Amino acid sequence: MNLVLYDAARCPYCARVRIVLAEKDVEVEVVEIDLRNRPAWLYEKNSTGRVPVLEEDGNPLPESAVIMEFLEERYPQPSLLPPDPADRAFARLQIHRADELTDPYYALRRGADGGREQLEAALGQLDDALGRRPFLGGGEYGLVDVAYVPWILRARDMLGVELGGFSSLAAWLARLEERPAVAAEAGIVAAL
Ligand SMILES: N[C@@H](CCC(=O)N[C@@H](CS)C(=O)NCC(=O)O)C(=O)O
Repeated sequence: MNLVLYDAARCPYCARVRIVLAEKDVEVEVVEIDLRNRPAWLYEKNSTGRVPVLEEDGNPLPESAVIMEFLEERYPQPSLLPPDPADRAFARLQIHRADELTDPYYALRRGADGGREQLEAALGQLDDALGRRPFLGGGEYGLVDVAYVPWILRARDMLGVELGGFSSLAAWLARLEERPAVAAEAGIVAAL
């Protein structure tokens, strides 16, 4: 199968896909898209003109959450969703609600009033969740962690958000950064 990822290094949605591909050790051809000067043909692959788009044998698939689930089904090992349907539904719900983190992240990034406070409140919620369970999706590392970690890395390394006050979140991030797939993404963020 021929896989192509239309990618942008700075894009956290693309990072979700990069991390899943790395976790599953899937080979992919990467086409870097300049988001300030997007090629017109990208709209033929995704009507919104956004990245990521993953193309398998010429069939383009946009939307990072959908791509992550596609990769989970196409390459089931190692599994990044729990086996029980109720646990999978819980994981999907967390991914669906990631805008509770990303909205405040973008508010801070564009300098909106109260952006930092909103992001810190969202980080507090994640910290509480990680005080109750070791990973965002439950007992095991998986797609939910992958869905959130790109913004946490960028908040820390690009927006200068101090994570020290969120001890469970900081410990979770340290555990994730031990994984080569997440460490590689941290390297991409450091080079931006
Ligand atoms: N819902 C999409 C969002 C993707 C997205 O917003 N990508 C950004 C880059 S981080 C983009 O392509 N922006 C260009 C634009 O908005 O025109 C997903 O999850 O894949």
